[in-house]
Amino acid sequence: MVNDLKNKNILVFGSGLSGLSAVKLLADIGAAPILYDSDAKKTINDIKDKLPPGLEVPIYTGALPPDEIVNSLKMVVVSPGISLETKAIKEFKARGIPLISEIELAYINTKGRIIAITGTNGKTTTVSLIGEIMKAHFPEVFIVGNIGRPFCEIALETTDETVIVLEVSSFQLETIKTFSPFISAILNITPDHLDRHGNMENYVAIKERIAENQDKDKTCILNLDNKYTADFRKRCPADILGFSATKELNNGCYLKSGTIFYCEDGSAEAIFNINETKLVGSANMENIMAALLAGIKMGISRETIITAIRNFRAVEHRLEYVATHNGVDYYNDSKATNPDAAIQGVRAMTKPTVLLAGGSDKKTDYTLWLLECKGKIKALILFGETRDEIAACAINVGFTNIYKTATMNEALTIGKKIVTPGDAILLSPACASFDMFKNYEERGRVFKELVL
Ligand code: UMA
Repeated sequence: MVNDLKNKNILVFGSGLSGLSAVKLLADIGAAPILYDSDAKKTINDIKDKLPPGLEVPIYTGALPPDEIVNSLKMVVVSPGISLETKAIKEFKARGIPLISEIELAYINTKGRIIAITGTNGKTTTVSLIGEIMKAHFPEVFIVGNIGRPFCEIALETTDETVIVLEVSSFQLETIKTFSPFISAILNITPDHLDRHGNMENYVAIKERIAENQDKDKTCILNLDNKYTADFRKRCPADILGFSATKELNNGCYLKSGTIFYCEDGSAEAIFNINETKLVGSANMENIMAALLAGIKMGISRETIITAIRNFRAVEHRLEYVATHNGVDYYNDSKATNPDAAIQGVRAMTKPTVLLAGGSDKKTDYTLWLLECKGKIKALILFGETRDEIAACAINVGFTNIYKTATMNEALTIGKKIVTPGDAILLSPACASFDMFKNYEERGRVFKELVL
């Protein structure tokens, strides 16, 4: 495949992190990349400045490149943020040009073993934890993908000894072809990104693609408590290792009376007491079980795995403890960009909690999350594009202590007036951030700055 691309015109669609690293990789292997961004507001000079010094490639913005270029294309590398329903993608498809994702391009140029993690929630925490476990044992480990560092950036540095821990989103899986990790994991599937994928059936099918090229020599780790991932057992082509927080398993990991067990062919072994971890919430115990299974499958000793888990702290913006002021704990859970993640945030709270939520609209249903809030959340303070919709839904489920504000700053000011010592204030928005912030990281940082 690497030779196949030599001197070939490959269009890289999207000039974000993925696109820029794909261009660099293609240039490094001797292909002829062409960079295209359909945002007409982006100037060629802006994009040029983002390329590594000395790398010159043709750049087009706005309308599609001229016909003679498009007709010469061997392939299009699609950035994850680009929906397959966009006009340009439909045009490439109509002309029969193959589409691959940035992770597929990286994969076909990579050596070593890949541990690929997907799921609606918990991906970043699990990937970070697996990364720590791998680093404690293997000399060369990369942590890449949706977590923020494009896979293409490191593909050509890999050797047969490399271990790659890859966070994979549904956006990235949509256009894989041969991608086949040594270990895959689907942590959970709950409604998310339905604005892009149309319906739950499509979303689930795309998530399941993580294992489509695996066989019985490879492993797929599945959450057996989640209805979609448990159901995937019937179809998954890989060897399956399951985890459960609710039932004992003959093969896999399970949680029982505060202890995580590993069981192989019916022989169970107590591994870890959950009081030993700094992570909070039941979703994090599932993440730990997935990481533990990946560690065991990679042949790492129990002791090394347990030490890495013990030392691991919450990832920024995921149920991150910020500070205590006047007896009130502040938590930043800005990464909760959908109702299911926000449910985990609410469940993790052990004190009376004022919840700050709202943001941009992803066409999800807030009912289950708001039902979870009932009885546990003292007050709900809403801001952002979705505040009216969430407020209406909250009233429907019988939750009445609701405030609506324009900004997060105002929300926090109201929150501070409501709380008493011994309470907590939690930012766990259940929505994306794009209406008011660049991304969830910026939203979380603004919250932390306001708190501190
Ligand atoms: N663009 C077009 N046409 C379009 C849409 C976008 O040309 O129709 C262009 C934009 O003008 C921009 C570029 O595409 O120049 C942006 O590409 P991108 O949105 O794919 O963003 P990247 O910078 O390449 O970042 C991507 C992931 N972004 C998304 O999936 C939206 C990052 O995940 C990831 O960290 C990065 O690749 C490295 O792998 C972020 C994310 O929000 C964190 N992910 C979603 C999530 O976690 O929920 C899936």
